[in-house]
Amino acid sequence: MKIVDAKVVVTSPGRNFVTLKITTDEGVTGLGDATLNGRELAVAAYLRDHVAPLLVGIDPHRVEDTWQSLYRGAYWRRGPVTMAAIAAVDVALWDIKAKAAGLPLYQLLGGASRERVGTYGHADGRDLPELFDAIRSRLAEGYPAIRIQSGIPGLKTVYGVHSSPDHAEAELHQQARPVVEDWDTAAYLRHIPTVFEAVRNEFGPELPLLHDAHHRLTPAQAAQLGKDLEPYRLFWLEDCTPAENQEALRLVRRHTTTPLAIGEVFNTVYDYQTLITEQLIDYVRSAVTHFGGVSPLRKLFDFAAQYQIKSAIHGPEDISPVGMAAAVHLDLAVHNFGIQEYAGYTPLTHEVFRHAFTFTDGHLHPGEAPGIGVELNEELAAAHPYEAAYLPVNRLRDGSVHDW
Ligand code: CS2
Ligand code: MG
Repeated sequence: MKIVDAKVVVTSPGRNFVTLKITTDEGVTGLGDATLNGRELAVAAYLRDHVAPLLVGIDPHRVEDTWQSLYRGAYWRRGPVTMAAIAAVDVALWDIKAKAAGLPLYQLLGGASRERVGTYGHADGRDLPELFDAIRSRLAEGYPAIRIQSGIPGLKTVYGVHSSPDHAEAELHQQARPVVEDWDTAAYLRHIPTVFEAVRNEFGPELPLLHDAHHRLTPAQAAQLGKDLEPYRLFWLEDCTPAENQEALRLVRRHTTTPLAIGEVFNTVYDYQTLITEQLIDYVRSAVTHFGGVSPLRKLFDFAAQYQIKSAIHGPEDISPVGMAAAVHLDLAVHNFGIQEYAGYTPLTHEVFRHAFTFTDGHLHPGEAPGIGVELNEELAAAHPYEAAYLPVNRLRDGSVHDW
């Protein structure tokens, strides 16, 4: 079998997605997700101009060799653009390999280790009544765990909080130019423990609750928040402090037993090395799309398993159904599965990317279709072209830019 074509499809059915479609001389095709929120065209160009021409003529069954060739052959290694491009190729080749074998991808990854994949959903509110309504909605959808994000008194817009309950998830992150959000760490640290106290009082002690601090705290502030949240027994506190400086988590870990999840912005195992070997975190958060594909992510999970750390693949609305499908195949197969984030998609997105994976009663299953189980409706994709869209920027009250 030989690759005869590799093309990049950029579409925007409510938000931008970048998809790689590889076609072989035997007519078998494979899809890969290359979506990098706010920098989509950089990855599309990397694939279209530098990778696709190199794929034509190679044997698509050489998944590992192709990955290693793209990683080492580029010379300039790592980084979100490079690893998203490599991820798209990796997933498309796994898709082809599994289709050629007539098997769903998870069967090539060791088969099922569980019956279905547990998820968590997003609940947010500008105030407690809105938040409680959102929690009730996610519970009604069957989510077994819920991420809680709240407005902060005195702040106009805060990460993860809709401007009104009926705005689409995409509204949170998609604006034609970066929206400037405001931030006040002291106000946040005062308020968040009161939110979790209220949620526990309303919904009881058992509901698994998660919270995303979204890289905004110093290690000492993260330690304080982790300690303040201990009475509410969180499932995890996510991205409590920017972790490029992995050693920073030593301070946090010394002061709190609140479980920690980190890694959605990480794209190679080196970003995790200290965090994993010193057990400074409890969950690794990278997505198939941003970590170079299924091949390296399964290796990361095996590495993490040696340190009792579990998977928690990133699954917001800016991971396309192609990336989500690949994730759910991995989720079903790996032993140290933790949880899968699933924010859902717009109805149009489900039409553009028809997928075999199902979301039922708060749980995902990849389905039994050969490959990753996704079909791209290219005509509908073409009808919704790329729209310039950027992530917000965060600024403190004095105007200083801050982590978003
Ligand atoms: C968030 C993401 O889902 C999460 O945990 O951190 O929604 C993140 O803000 C977006 O993926 C950024 O594109
Ligand atoms: Mg996050």
